[in-house]
Order: sequence, then C-alpha cells, then structure tokens
Amino acid sequence: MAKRSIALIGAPVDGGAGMSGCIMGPAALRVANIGGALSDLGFAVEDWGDVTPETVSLSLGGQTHHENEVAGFARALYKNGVDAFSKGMLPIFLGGDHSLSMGTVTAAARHAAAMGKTLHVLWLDAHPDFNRPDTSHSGNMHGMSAAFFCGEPGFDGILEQPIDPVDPRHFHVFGVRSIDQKEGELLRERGVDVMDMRHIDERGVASLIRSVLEAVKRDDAMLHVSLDVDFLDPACAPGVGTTVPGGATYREAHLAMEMICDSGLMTSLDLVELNPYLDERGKSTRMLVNLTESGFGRRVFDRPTTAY
Ligand code: 6HN
Ligand code: MN
Ligand code: MN
Ligand code: MN
Repeated sequence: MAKRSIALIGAPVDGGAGMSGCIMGPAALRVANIGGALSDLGFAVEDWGDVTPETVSLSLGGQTHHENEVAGFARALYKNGVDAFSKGMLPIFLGGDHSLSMGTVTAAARHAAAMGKTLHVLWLDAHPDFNRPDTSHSGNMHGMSAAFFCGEPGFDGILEQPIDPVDPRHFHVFGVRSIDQKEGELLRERGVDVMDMRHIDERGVASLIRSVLEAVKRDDAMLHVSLDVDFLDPACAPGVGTTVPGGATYREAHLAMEMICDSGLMTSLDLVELNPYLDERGKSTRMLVNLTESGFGRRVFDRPTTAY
C-alpha cells in the first residue's frame, strides 16, 4: 500500500489552556525535527507552517475564557484540515492546546461525511475534555473540545457552518484519570467509550486498543487520534500544564501507537498540550516525536504478522 503524504499543520493556540506556553509547541516539535523523522520513515512530508487564526467576535457566556482566540484557530484548522483530506493527505496537527481539536476533528468528520463514512476518535488523555460551557468549573476551552465535536449544546458560533457531530459511542477516551463530576455524568448519559486507568491496569493496553481498532474496521470508518501530552505519566513527559499522576508509561504509550500503526486505520493525528516552557531539556518534545515515529512505522524489529 502506498504511503500517504503527510501535511504538518501548526496550531500555536494557548488561550484554551489555563496557563500559557503551548504557543511554543509547534516550534519545539519542529526543532525536534518531526518532519525529518517522518521523511526517514518513507513519507512525503509537507510542512504547511502555522495556520493564521481568523478574527472572530463571539461570546459563549458564562465564564468561558478566550473563545475568540479558540474559535479563530478552530476555523482556520477546519479549513486547512478539509483541504489536506481533499488532497488525499494525512494531516498531523502540531499543538497548541487541546481546544484545537474543535477544528481538526470537525474537519475529519466533514471529510468522512463527504465520503459516506463515519469517524471514530481515539482520545489519548488524562482527561475526557467533555465539559460544556455550563458544566466547566475552569472555563478553559481545552476541557471542552470533545463536547463540541460530539454536538453538545452551548457552542454556537465557534465554526461558521454546522458540524457533522461525532457519535459519542465512536468517541474512545483512553487513559483518563481525572473527570469532573458533571462531565462524568454527561459521558455516561451519552454512551462515550471511556477506558480509564483502572481498565488499562486490569485488561492491558493491547486488548483495549484492539477493541477500538476492531470497531473502526467494522464500521469501515476514518480514525482521528488525538494525543495529549498528559496521557503520559509526568515522569516521562513533564512538559504539560495539567499533569496527573499515574499516567501511561513509556512502554504502554509506544504499544498503543505501534498497534495503531499496524492497523493502517489512522487518517489524522493531533499532538497537543506540549508546553516547552515546563519541559525538562526537551524530554517531552522528544517523547512526542518518538511516539509519532512509532505511529508511522518505526519498529524495534519487524515481525511477519501484525500485532493488531
Ligand atoms: N486538557 N477537566 C478540567 C477542565 O478544566 O475542564 C481539565 C481539562 C484539561 C484539558 O488536558 O486538554
Ligand atoms: Mn486534553
Ligand atoms: Mn489532558
Ligand atoms: Mn459503530
């Protein structure tokens, strides 16, 4: 199978997070040579640079912070994403805080709908990011992106056009260990596929990721993977503003990415929440590049059959 061309799309948004610093994320990933690493794996890589956020004027009410910055980036990312998909490319979005998925996932969902397909989303994160403006305690929009693309109310005007909502049962949250109370109730009501750390401890990464990939395959669906740095244990990735103890280990995270690669199902990827200001000598940045390599074919030793 021919390897798809990859578009690197920078999204230096940090108004969605509670503290600044993610604005430096795309630059750090480029310094760590993410493009070269993917070229070395045999991909044609185009770096589209950083998107220019659109100018937006809206108010979501309540105590939601920086909705204009977040919406401005979401709109630009949506357009760039749709453009990349229509060219047959696989976009990798370099964040930037997790609010950027409001634009990237809706772009993937639009392309899926245009192809008569559905979209599954695999959310590798300590948090489900399923708050709405009316349930959020913090008002930070990086904690709301999934609620938005699953079609929850309260987000009018983020994008100019109606979205193709992701079916919450196709939203797979993996590695969570911090859920707000109302957010948890909403996850349950909507039937989101939540795999928390206890699930991972009891069943292991392989069996859970396999079940997600099987669902995607069964539906002949597209798969968007969204990798939040705080999915990882703070010991291996300290460069993030929302560290939560008890995260995925180096080995667990690599296994997940290797299995995703073997499935051949991933059609887009977000790398989010990297805050280089908080990092230790580039450790978290390198970890993200390293995991991306595993997601695109880097192997310790080739095996004749796929693990998936
Ligand atoms: N992230 N649930 C918390 C909130 O503020 O809504 C944390 C969100 C974290 C968001 O890590 O992308
Ligand atoms: Mn997140
Ligand atoms: Mn998180
Ligand atoms: Mn299904």
